[in-house]
Amino acid sequence: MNRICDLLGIEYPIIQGGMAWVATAELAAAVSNAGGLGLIAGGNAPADIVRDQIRKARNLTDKPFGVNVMLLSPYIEEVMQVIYEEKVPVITTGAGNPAKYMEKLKSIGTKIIPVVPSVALAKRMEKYGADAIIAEGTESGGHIGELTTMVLIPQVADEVRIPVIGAGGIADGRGMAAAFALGAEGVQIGTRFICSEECIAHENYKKAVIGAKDRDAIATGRSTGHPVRVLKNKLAKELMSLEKEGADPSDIEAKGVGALRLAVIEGNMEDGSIMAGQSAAMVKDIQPCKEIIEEIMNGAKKVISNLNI
Ligand code: TUI
Repeated sequence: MNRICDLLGIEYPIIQGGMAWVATAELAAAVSNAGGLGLIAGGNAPADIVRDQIRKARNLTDKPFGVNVMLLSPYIEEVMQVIYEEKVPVITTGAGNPAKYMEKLKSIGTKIIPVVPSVALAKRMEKYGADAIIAEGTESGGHIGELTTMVLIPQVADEVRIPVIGAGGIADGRGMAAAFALGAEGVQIGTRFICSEECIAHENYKKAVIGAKDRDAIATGRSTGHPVRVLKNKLAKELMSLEKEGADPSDIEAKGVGALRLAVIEGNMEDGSIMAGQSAAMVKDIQPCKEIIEEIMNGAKKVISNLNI
């Protein structure tokens, strides 16, 4: 028995990360069809786009899927309205505190799984009625917290009763086994799913992830209070030097606007923001989602049965 599979009605406790521009209906449906939980990323998209994506995913799968809601979105209120109207069965949230939406979501039966970077926030989310919690370490791509996955999962697991999903730096069966050893009952995986056949990200983006080495995924924007992990490129280097010069945080943030779309959709690997986690260095090929999930599940089981302590 696995509490995450029971909660979500899925076969394997693997949740796909909510990656803006990358996690479309195509990716979400492919992950859900393969037995995990696929997610459409709301990102900064207007509500109508999110609604279209939900309806598209419903045509591509009859399995459960969810929406990742980015709480800093300028369209957050309208996006939440779409979630209510479409009765989305599960949402994950990122980059903020979803407390003010939780009562209404619970009343319509939507399962709420906030992504948190700290123990304090995990406890608060449990108190407000979260169904599970994603403890996301700083190894992740995109907007990140400070703590590593290795120290965050066990501390969160010790402090909440709801099931914990580990995230950050997990790309294979070894990572999944490690997360479970630390107290997780599920894993969230983002970066590896960028390199899936079903993911619509530009081929250049996928190639950049596959080509990444161990120290290529760097945290930019620490001085703005919104650190973001990206693969090192011309834009990342410019951001780093702006920070070193003590540039105004709003100028640094302004440089990032539109840059994710440039990388994911246009394939511009110089001026685009190539958000990816530290696990990029462990991603070797482009595979179908089904193969990725099977490899991770089989790998995790093998690692656990071969442990020799
Ligand atoms: O949200 C993410 N990853 C993201 S969001 C994103 S779009 C974006 N781009 C630039 C700046 C900001 C957003 C790209 N990648 N991961 C989940 C996550 N949530 N990481 C950290 C947090 C978080 C941070 C603060 C969650 C809650 C929180 O609460 C603060 C509060 O309000 O109490």
